Amino acid sequence: MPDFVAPVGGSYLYHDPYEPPLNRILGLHGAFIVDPALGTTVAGSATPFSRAMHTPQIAAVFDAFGRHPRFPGERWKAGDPARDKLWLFSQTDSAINARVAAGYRISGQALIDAFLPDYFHINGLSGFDTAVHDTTASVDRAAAQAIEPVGKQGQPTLLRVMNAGLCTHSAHIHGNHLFECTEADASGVPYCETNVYERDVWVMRPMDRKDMILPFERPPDVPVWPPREEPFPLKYVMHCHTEMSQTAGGGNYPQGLVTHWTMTSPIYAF
Ligand SMILES: [Cu+2]
Repeated sequence: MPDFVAPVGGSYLYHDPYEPPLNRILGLHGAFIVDPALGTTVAGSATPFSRAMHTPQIAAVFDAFGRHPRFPGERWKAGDPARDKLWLFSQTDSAINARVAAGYRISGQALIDAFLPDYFHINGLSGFDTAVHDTTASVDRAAAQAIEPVGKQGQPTLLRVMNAGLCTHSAHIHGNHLFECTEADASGVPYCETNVYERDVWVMRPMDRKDMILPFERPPDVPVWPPREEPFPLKYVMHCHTEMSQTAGGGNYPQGLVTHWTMTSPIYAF
Protein backbone atom coordinates (compact mmCIF):
# COMPACT_ATOMS: atom_id res chain seq x y z
CA MET A 1 0.00 0.00 0.00
CA PRO A 2 1.40 3.42 -0.87
CA ASP A 3 2.13 5.75 2.02
CA PHE A 4 1.35 9.43 2.12
CA VAL A 5 1.68 12.15 4.68
CA ALA A 6 -1.72 13.28 5.93
CA PRO A 7 -2.33 17.03 5.76
CA VAL A 8 -3.28 19.10 8.81
CA GLY A 9 -6.27 17.90 10.81
CA GLY A 10 -9.54 18.96 9.23
CA SER A 11 -12.23 18.17 6.67
CA TYR A 12 -11.44 17.42 3.03
CA LEU A 13 -13.28 16.42 -0.15
CA TYR A 14 -12.09 13.83 -2.62
CA HIS A 15 -13.55 13.72 -6.14
CA ASP A 16 -12.94 12.31 -9.60
CA PRO A 17 -11.38 15.04 -11.78
CA TYR A 18 -12.34 13.27 -15.05
CA GLU A 19 -14.11 15.60 -17.53
CA PRO A 20 -14.64 18.14 -14.74
CA PRO A 21 -17.09 18.49 -13.18
CA LEU A 22 -19.00 15.62 -14.86
CA ASN A 23 -17.98 12.65 -12.75
CA ARG A 24 -17.99 14.68 -9.55
CA ILE A 25 -21.57 15.81 -10.19
CA LEU A 26 -22.64 12.28 -11.14
CA GLY A 27 -21.60 11.17 -7.65
CA LEU A 28 -17.89 10.32 -7.61
CA HIS A 29 -17.00 12.34 -4.53
CA GLY A 30 -16.84 11.94 -0.78
CA ALA A 31 -15.52 13.27 2.49
CA PHE A 32 -12.00 12.63 3.78
CA ILE A 33 -11.48 13.43 7.46
CA VAL A 34 -8.02 13.91 8.98
CA ASP A 35 -7.82 13.69 12.76
CA PRO A 36 -5.12 15.93 14.24
CA ALA A 37 -2.08 14.26 15.85
CA LEU A 38 -2.21 17.09 18.41
CA GLY A 39 -5.55 18.88 18.39
CA THR A 40 -5.96 20.12 21.96
CA THR A 41 -5.73 23.78 22.84
CA VAL A 42 -2.96 24.93 25.17
CA ALA A 43 -5.64 24.92 27.90
CA GLY A 44 -6.39 21.26 27.14
CA SER A 45 -9.68 21.42 25.21
CA ALA A 46 -10.10 18.92 22.38
CA THR A 47 -10.58 20.34 18.88
CA PRO A 48 -10.78 18.70 15.44
CA PHE A 49 -7.95 20.91 14.11
CA SER A 50 -4.18 20.62 14.42
CA ARG A 51 -2.85 22.89 17.17
CA ALA A 52 -0.40 24.44 14.69
CA MET A 53 -3.36 25.91 12.75
CA HIS A 54 -5.29 27.17 15.80
CA THR A 55 -6.00 30.85 16.06
CA PRO A 56 -6.49 32.44 19.52
CA GLN A 57 -10.14 32.99 18.56
CA ILE A 58 -10.81 29.33 17.71
CA ALA A 59 -9.00 28.18 20.85
CA ALA A 60 -11.20 30.60 22.84
CA VAL A 61 -14.38 29.09 21.37
CA PHE A 62 -13.39 25.53 22.27
CA ASP A 63 -12.12 26.62 25.71
CA ALA A 64 -15.46 28.36 26.39
CA PHE A 65 -17.61 25.22 26.14
CA GLY A 66 -18.31 23.89 29.63
CA ARG A 67 -16.49 26.84 31.25
CA HIS A 68 -17.97 30.15 30.15
CA PRO A 69 -21.29 31.06 31.84
CA ARG A 70 -22.93 31.21 28.40
CA PHE A 71 -22.03 27.56 27.68
CA PRO A 72 -22.69 25.37 30.71
CA GLY A 73 -22.24 21.68 29.95
CA GLU A 74 -19.49 19.75 28.25
CA ARG A 75 -16.46 20.56 26.15
CA TRP A 76 -16.49 19.33 22.57
CA LYS A 77 -15.72 15.60 22.58
CA ALA A 78 -13.28 14.22 20.01
CA GLY A 79 -14.05 10.75 18.68
CA ASP A 80 -17.75 10.76 19.62
CA PRO A 81 -19.80 10.30 16.41
CA ALA A 82 -22.79 12.01 18.05
CA ARG A 83 -20.69 15.19 18.42
CA ASP A 84 -18.99 15.02 14.99
CA LYS A 85 -21.35 15.06 11.97
CA LEU A 86 -20.84 15.27 8.22
CA TRP A 87 -23.19 17.26 5.99
CA LEU A 88 -22.03 16.63 2.42
CA PHE A 89 -24.21 18.64 0.02
CA SER A 90 -24.73 17.63 -3.61
CA GLN A 91 -27.33 18.00 -6.34
CA THR A 92 -28.80 15.85 -9.10
CA ASP A 93 -30.16 16.95 -12.48
CA SER A 94 -32.31 13.94 -13.29
CA ALA A 95 -32.47 14.81 -17.02
CA ILE A 96 -28.66 14.76 -17.27
CA ASN A 97 -28.48 11.52 -15.27
CA ALA A 98 -31.00 9.94 -17.64
CA ARG A 99 -28.92 10.95 -20.68
CA VAL A 100 -25.78 9.45 -19.14
CA ALA A 101 -27.68 6.29 -18.19
CA ALA A 102 -28.83 5.99 -21.83
CA GLY A 103 -25.19 6.01 -22.96
CA TYR A 104 -24.77 9.58 -24.22
CA ARG A 105 -21.41 11.24 -23.70
CA ILE A 106 -21.61 14.67 -22.07
CA SER A 107 -18.70 17.06 -21.69
CA GLY A 108 -18.05 18.88 -18.45
CA GLN A 109 -18.84 22.20 -20.14
CA ALA A 110 -22.12 20.84 -21.56
CA LEU A 111 -23.06 19.73 -18.06
CA ILE A 112 -22.32 23.20 -16.66
CA ASP A 113 -24.33 24.86 -19.44
CA ALA A 114 -27.37 22.60 -19.00
CA PHE A 115 -27.32 22.01 -15.24
CA LEU A 116 -30.75 22.48 -13.70
CA PRO A 117 -30.85 20.35 -10.55
CA ASP A 118 -34.13 18.95 -9.28
CA TYR A 119 -32.85 16.94 -6.30
CA PHE A 120 -30.75 18.42 -3.48
CA HIS A 121 -28.94 16.13 -1.08
CA ILE A 122 -27.23 15.88 2.27
CA ASN A 123 -25.04 12.75 2.30
CA GLY A 124 -26.97 11.54 -0.76
CA LEU A 125 -30.41 11.89 0.87
CA SER A 126 -33.16 14.45 0.31
CA GLY A 127 -36.01 16.02 2.24
CA PHE A 128 -37.92 13.63 4.45
CA ASP A 129 -35.12 11.04 4.44
CA THR A 130 -32.53 13.36 6.04
CA ALA A 131 -34.04 13.25 9.55
CA VAL A 132 -35.57 10.64 11.81
CA HIS A 133 -39.37 10.56 11.96
CA ASP A 134 -41.81 8.27 13.74
CA THR A 135 -42.49 6.62 10.41
CA THR A 136 -38.82 6.21 9.37
CA ALA A 137 -38.25 2.56 8.48
CA SER A 138 -35.58 0.81 10.55
CA VAL A 139 -33.50 0.20 7.41
CA ASP A 140 -33.34 3.98 6.78
CA ARG A 141 -32.72 5.05 10.38
CA ALA A 142 -28.91 4.89 10.54
CA ALA A 143 -28.39 7.18 7.52
CA ALA A 144 -30.87 9.73 8.88
CA GLN A 145 -29.32 9.57 12.36
CA ALA A 146 -25.89 10.20 10.84
CA ILE A 147 -27.18 13.56 9.55
CA GLU A 148 -29.47 14.79 12.34
CA PRO A 149 -27.68 16.37 15.32
CA VAL A 150 -29.21 15.17 18.59
CA GLY A 151 -28.02 16.06 22.08
CA LYS A 152 -28.70 17.74 25.39
CA GLN A 153 -28.20 21.41 26.12
CA GLY A 154 -24.45 21.81 26.63
CA GLN A 155 -23.22 19.19 24.15
CA PRO A 156 -21.48 21.19 21.38
CA THR A 157 -21.53 19.38 18.05
CA LEU A 158 -19.23 19.76 15.04
CA LEU A 159 -20.82 19.94 11.58
CA ARG A 160 -18.36 19.29 8.76
CA VAL A 161 -20.26 21.00 5.93
CA MET A 162 -19.11 20.48 2.33
CA ASN A 163 -20.58 21.17 -1.10
CA ALA A 164 -19.55 18.74 -3.85
CA GLY A 165 -22.14 20.10 -6.30
CA LEU A 166 -22.54 23.05 -8.69
CA CYS A 167 -25.31 24.93 -6.88
CA THR A 168 -24.45 27.60 -4.30
CA HIS A 169 -26.29 26.75 -1.11
CA SER A 170 -27.33 29.06 1.68
CA ALA A 171 -27.71 26.87 4.74
CA HIS A 172 -29.95 28.35 7.44
CA ILE A 173 -30.65 26.97 10.90
CA HIS A 174 -33.19 27.66 13.63
CA GLY A 175 -32.78 27.55 17.41
CA ASN A 176 -29.06 28.30 17.79
CA HIS A 177 -26.40 30.23 15.95
CA LEU A 178 -23.40 28.26 14.69
CA PHE A 179 -19.76 29.26 15.04
CA GLU A 180 -17.95 29.23 11.70
CA CYS A 181 -14.56 27.70 12.58
CA THR A 182 -12.76 26.95 9.31
CA GLU A 183 -12.73 27.53 5.57
CA ALA A 184 -10.29 26.34 2.90
CA ASP A 185 -7.83 28.61 1.08
CA ALA A 186 -7.45 28.77 -2.72
CA SER A 187 -5.24 25.67 -2.73
CA GLY A 188 -7.69 23.71 -0.58
CA VAL A 189 -5.84 23.88 2.73
CA PRO A 190 -8.19 24.43 5.67
CA TYR A 191 -7.47 27.29 8.01
CA CYS A 192 -9.01 28.47 11.29
CA GLU A 193 -10.86 31.79 11.38
CA THR A 194 -9.40 34.83 13.11
CA ASN A 195 -12.85 36.37 13.46
CA VAL A 196 -15.40 33.74 14.47
CA TYR A 197 -18.84 34.79 13.29
CA GLU A 198 -22.05 33.46 14.74
CA ARG A 199 -24.13 32.36 11.78
CA ASP A 200 -27.75 31.46 11.37
CA VAL A 201 -27.15 31.36 7.61
CA TRP A 202 -23.91 30.60 5.84
CA VAL A 203 -22.96 30.37 2.18
CA MET A 204 -21.72 27.08 0.68
CA ARG A 205 -20.33 27.67 -2.82
CA PRO A 206 -19.34 24.74 -5.04
CA MET A 207 -16.43 22.87 -3.38
CA ASP A 208 -16.65 24.95 -0.19
CA ARG A 209 -15.78 23.19 3.07
CA LYS A 210 -16.65 24.78 6.41
CA ASP A 211 -16.44 23.29 9.88
CA MET A 212 -19.23 24.73 12.01
CA ILE A 213 -20.01 24.25 15.72
CA LEU A 214 -23.63 23.90 16.81
CA PRO A 215 -23.29 24.85 20.49
CA PHE A 216 -26.53 23.26 21.80
CA GLU A 217 -26.98 26.30 24.01
CA ARG A 218 -30.20 27.64 25.50
CA PRO A 219 -31.92 29.29 22.53
CA PRO A 220 -31.13 32.98 23.01
CA ASP A 221 -34.69 34.26 22.69
CA VAL A 222 -36.40 31.80 25.02
CA PRO A 223 -38.13 33.83 27.77
CA VAL A 224 -38.59 30.90 30.20
CA TRP A 225 -36.02 28.16 30.58
CA PRO A 226 -36.64 25.30 30.64
CA PRO A 227 -39.81 25.99 28.68
CA ARG A 228 -43.07 24.95 30.33
CA GLU A 229 -45.55 25.09 27.48
CA GLU A 230 -43.40 23.54 24.76
CA PRO A 231 -41.97 20.33 26.16
CA PHE A 232 -38.69 18.67 25.28
CA PRO A 233 -37.48 17.40 22.91
CA LEU A 234 -37.08 20.74 21.12
CA LYS A 235 -36.91 20.21 17.37
CA TYR A 236 -35.48 22.79 14.99
CA VAL A 237 -35.08 22.84 11.23
CA MET A 238 -32.11 23.47 8.98
CA HIS A 239 -33.11 24.40 5.47
CA CYS A 240 -31.42 26.02 2.49
CA HIS A 241 -32.38 29.57 1.54
CA THR A 242 -31.58 28.94 -2.14
CA GLU A 243 -35.18 28.76 -3.26
CA MET A 244 -34.93 26.08 -5.94
CA SER A 245 -33.53 23.64 -3.40
CA GLN A 246 -36.81 23.85 -1.49
CA THR A 247 -39.37 24.04 -4.27
CA ALA A 248 -37.93 21.84 -7.06
CA GLY A 249 -40.55 19.76 -8.84
CA GLY A 250 -43.32 21.83 -7.29
CA GLY A 251 -42.48 20.36 -3.91
CA ASN A 252 -42.38 21.95 -0.51
CA TYR A 253 -39.15 20.44 0.84
CA PRO A 254 -39.46 16.81 -0.36
CA GLN A 255 -36.53 17.04 -2.79
CA GLY A 256 -34.83 19.68 -0.75
CA LEU A 257 -31.75 20.38 1.27
CA VAL A 258 -33.33 20.22 4.72
CA THR A 259 -32.96 18.37 8.01
CA HIS A 260 -33.70 18.74 11.72
CA TRP A 261 -31.72 19.03 14.89
CA THR A 262 -33.03 18.03 18.28
CA MET A 263 -32.28 19.17 21.83
CA THR A 264 -33.45 16.33 24.06
CA SER A 265 -33.26 17.95 27.50
CA PRO A 266 -32.03 20.98 29.45
CA ILE A 267 -28.69 21.07 31.19
CA TYR A 268 -29.86 19.95 34.62
CA ALA A 269 -30.75 16.52 33.23
CA PHE A 270 -27.05 15.54 32.97
CU1 LIG B 1 -36.19 29.00 8.42
